[in-house]
Amino acid sequence: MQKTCSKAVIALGANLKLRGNGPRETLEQSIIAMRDSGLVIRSQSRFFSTPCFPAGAGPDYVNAAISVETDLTPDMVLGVLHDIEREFGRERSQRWGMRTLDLDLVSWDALVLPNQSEYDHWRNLPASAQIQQVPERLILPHPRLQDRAFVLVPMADVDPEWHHPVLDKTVLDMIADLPDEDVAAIVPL
Ligand code: PH2
Ligand code: MG
Ligand code: MG
Repeated sequence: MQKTCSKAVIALGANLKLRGNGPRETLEQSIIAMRDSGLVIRSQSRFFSTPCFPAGAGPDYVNAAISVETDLTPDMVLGVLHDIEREFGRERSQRWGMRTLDLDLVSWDALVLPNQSEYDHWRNLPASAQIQQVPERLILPHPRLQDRAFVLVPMADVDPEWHHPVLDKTVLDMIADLPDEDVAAIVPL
């Protein structure tokens, strides 16, 4: 039987220099590293300058997104992303701290992981608890996807019609639901 490829979106972000490179160069190099690791990149977004969330927690970020096709499982792709983050100097210490490279798996077809009730738990977690609690397992779709213009606006470049399997909204619907000023703050470089 022929295996079918899955389509996933990876969100990229960085707000620190690494080895003399600015965030944009680091994101460009990480895309090459992902391709070299076997991910087939179908589409790449523009690069955007985005205000740091939470406001004042660090320098502005550069964010982007790619859409990939793969025969790997979600956990295998996550492993590839973590390896590349390590290669690019990422230290996992502070939640929402500053980072040389952050690669987040944000969507995978219509898959909900690990199941709907755990997904709901993480999506509904109050903001105060989000800072302290980190899921041990991969949660898909990314539980904060719908809140974050710095994820959705780049994602709209690569997969605007992706349909959120729980919220029953496309990427463009979710952008329309955000405050206008959040969307206006995401500026193409
Ligand atoms: N990522 C974070 C925390 N804050 N802010 C912006 N603008 N862009 C990000 O990618 C980002 C952030 C944690 O992953
Ligand atoms: Mg991350
Ligand atoms: Mg992130």
